[in-house]
Amino acid sequence: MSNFEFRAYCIISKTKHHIMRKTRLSTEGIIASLALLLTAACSPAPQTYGPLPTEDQLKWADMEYYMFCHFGPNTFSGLQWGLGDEDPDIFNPSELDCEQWVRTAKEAGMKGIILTAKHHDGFCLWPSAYSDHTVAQSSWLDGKGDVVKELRKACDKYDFPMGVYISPWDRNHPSYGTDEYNQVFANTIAEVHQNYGPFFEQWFDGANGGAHVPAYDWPLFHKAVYDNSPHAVIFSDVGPGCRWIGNESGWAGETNWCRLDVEGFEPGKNAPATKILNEGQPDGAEWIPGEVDVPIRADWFYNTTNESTLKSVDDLMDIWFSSVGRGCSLILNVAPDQRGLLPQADSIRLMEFKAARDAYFAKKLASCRNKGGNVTLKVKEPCKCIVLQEDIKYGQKIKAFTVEALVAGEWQKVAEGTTVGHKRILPFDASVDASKIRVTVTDSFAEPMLKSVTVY
Ligand code: FUL
Repeated sequence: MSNFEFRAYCIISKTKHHIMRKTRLSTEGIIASLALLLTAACSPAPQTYGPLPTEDQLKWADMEYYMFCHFGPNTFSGLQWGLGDEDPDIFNPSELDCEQWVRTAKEAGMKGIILTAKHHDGFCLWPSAYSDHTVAQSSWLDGKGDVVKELRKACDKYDFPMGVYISPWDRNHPSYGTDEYNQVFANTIAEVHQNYGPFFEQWFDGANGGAHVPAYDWPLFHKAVYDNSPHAVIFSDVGPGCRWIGNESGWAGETNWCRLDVEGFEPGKNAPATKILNEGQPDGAEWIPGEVDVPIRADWFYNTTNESTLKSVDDLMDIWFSSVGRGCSLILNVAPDQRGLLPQADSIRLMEFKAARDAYFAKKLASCRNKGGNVTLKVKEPCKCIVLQEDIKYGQKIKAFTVEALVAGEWQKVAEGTTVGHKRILPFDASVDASKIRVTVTDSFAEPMLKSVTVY
C-alpha cells in the first residue's frame, strides 16, 4: 500500500467508525464528514526534501535554549585553558549546590544544562578510573566529592535534561598523543555516560592549542556515547547531531541551512570553513543543524575580574534573535563561581533576560499552523514581529520569502528573508499598523510547509 493509499485507508476507516458511533448524525454532518474525508484523502503526505532530522534531533530543536556550565580548576586559577599540571587541591568549591544551577536554569526558561565534566586541563569532575587528575585526588570533601553526580541528582530531582562536555584534548593525561589514548578517552566517555547518563547532548570541543593533534578515533568515541546515551545529540564542528556555528559571539548566518557536507572533515583543525559552519550548505548531504555557544561574560570559566563584562539584556536579546531566531539552539554559558554557585549578578541577568523575552512575545496578534507557502492573517493591533517555523520533519526547503503588511489598503513589504528552518524570528523595523499580514514563500526546494506563523 502506498503512503497515499494508507492515509486514505486510515481516514476512511476512522470516518466509518465515527459514523457508526454517532447514531443520530444529521445529513449535514454526514456531508461534512465525507467532504473532510475526500479533502484529506486527496491531499498527499507532504513531500520531503534532502536529508531529514532524526526524532532525537527534532526533540533537540524544540529545546532551543539551555545552559552551559564551565567549572573546574580554572574557576580557581583564573586561567581559561589550564595546563593540566595544577594541584588538584586547587579545586575546592566551598558551597557547591548543583540544585541552585538547575533551579536557575529552569526559571530562566532554559530546557537543559551541560557541564564541562573534563576540560582541556584533563581534570575530571568525577572520580574517574581512567585518570589520576580528578576530584578523588583533591582534598575537596576528602576526595569524596563528585560534581557530575551532584548535577545528575539535581537534574533528576527537577526532571531537567542533562548533557555533558568531555574534552578530547587533554593536557594532563600521560597517554595523550600516544596510540593508547583513543581507548582511554572512549573508556572515559563510556564511564561518564554509564554512571551519570543518559544525556541529551554530548559536547565535543574541537579546540586544541597543542602543536600536535593526534588522530582521534571518532567512530569509537561516538559508539561510547550511543551505547550508553542512545538518544544523545552529538555536538562538534561536524556533528553528527549538531554543529558549531563558527563563532563564540552568539550568532548564526542570516541564511542558515541545517545541511552540511562532512565527508573528509573532522572537528578542530580539519573542520569546514567558518562561513560554512555559520550558514550550513543548501545542498549538504547530512542533517546537522547549528548550535550557538556563547558565554554570558567575556570568559567561559568564572573569573573574579570580569563581572563588568556581563552581557546586557539588550545584548542577550540580540543574541536570541541571531541564534534561536535563525533556526539554531542557544547554549548560554553561566559559570559557577568559587563557591560552586552561579553568581548572583549572572542569575539576576538571566531573569531580566527571561522577563524581556516574555514581554516581547507577550501578545500574539494572529497565528496559524500547518500551511503551505502563502499565508494571510488578519491583525487588529499594530504589530512588530513575525515568527515563522518550517515543518522540518519534512526537511528544510524554504530558500526565500517575503512578509507584507496591508496598510491603508496597500501592501507594503515589512520583512524578507532566505531560510526559515526550525524557527525564524523577524522583528520589523518599526511597529506596523496593518489590517493583514501576508507571508509568501518565493523560492523553495520543494513544496514548502509552514508549521506555524505567528504575528506579535
Ligand atoms: C572552546 C574552548 O577552548 C573553550 O575553553 C570553551 O570550552 C568553549 C566552549 O570551546 O573551543
